[in-house]
Amino acid sequence: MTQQIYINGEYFSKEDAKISVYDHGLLYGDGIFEGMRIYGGKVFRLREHLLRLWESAAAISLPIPLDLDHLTADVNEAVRKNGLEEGYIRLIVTRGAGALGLDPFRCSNPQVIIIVDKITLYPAELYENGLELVTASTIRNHPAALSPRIKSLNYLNNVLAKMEGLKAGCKEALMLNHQGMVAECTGDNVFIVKANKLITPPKEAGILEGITRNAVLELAKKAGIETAEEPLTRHDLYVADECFLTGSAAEVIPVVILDGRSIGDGTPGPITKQLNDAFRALVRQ
Ligand code: PXG
Repeated sequence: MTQQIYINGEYFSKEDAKISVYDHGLLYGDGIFEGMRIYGGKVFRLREHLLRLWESAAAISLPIPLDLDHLTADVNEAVRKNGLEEGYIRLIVTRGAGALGLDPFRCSNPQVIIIVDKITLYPAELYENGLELVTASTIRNHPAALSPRIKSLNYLNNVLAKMEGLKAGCKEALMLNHQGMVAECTGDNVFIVKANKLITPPKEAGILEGITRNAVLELAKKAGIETAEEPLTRHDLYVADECFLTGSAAEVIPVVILDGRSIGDGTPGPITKQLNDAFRALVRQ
């Protein structure tokens, strides 16, 4: 089946799926997005993703030109048309084409784009043996500048942090917030296990509240694991028993080294494995 890309209710081939160079999504990163997974032909937590999209839209005063039920139906249709049982969805809403000035009120045609594609995961070996991270010098956005809770098309500081990680030979990088506390990684949330307690930074730490993060917190509570959303320092990560990341793309992936220091015994821990198994069972339900 050839890929079909949705733009404002119409479908185009990859070659023909185009938007204006005057779009403020391109000119200013003025827009929002979601990244979702398809498991067994169904979108995982579609409603949660769309509610977050609507929150991002509200936060930047971007009117989404169709309602929640319509967009739900359109995402499901795009999945069907692309015929992928397992895959990834990138949903984008841009401010639309305007003039070559910042004025968002001159943009009248927001673009709604749905791309359904195959997912490129981290290599399978890393799920077995764990990932190495470095702390990036680039911090997460200051919440008073651009709230990290908005999944906006401005990912430049995350891109720069990712670059720092890759240059250091790491596939992900840890990002601190403006207070020097642990926030999250460039496209994943972070968790530790300390004395059998599962801890992840709170929303106020300047993070994107991940859908996978919330699913893992629920699974841990169901399994009787003590959980907490508490501020974490890098020191807490260095001395943790276990560490892992969560994200729609990454799912649950163990972390075994941070800034050259082994975490725990340097191998993926038992609670990480338990939660990874529970997550895999959940998405297959
Ligand atoms: N933090 C940030 C900054 C993110 O962008 C997550 C956490 C995890 O959230 P979810 O809802 O997915 O559990 C994200 C989302 C990629 C990619 O290609 C990943 C994200 C965004 C864009 C691209 O890996 N992750």
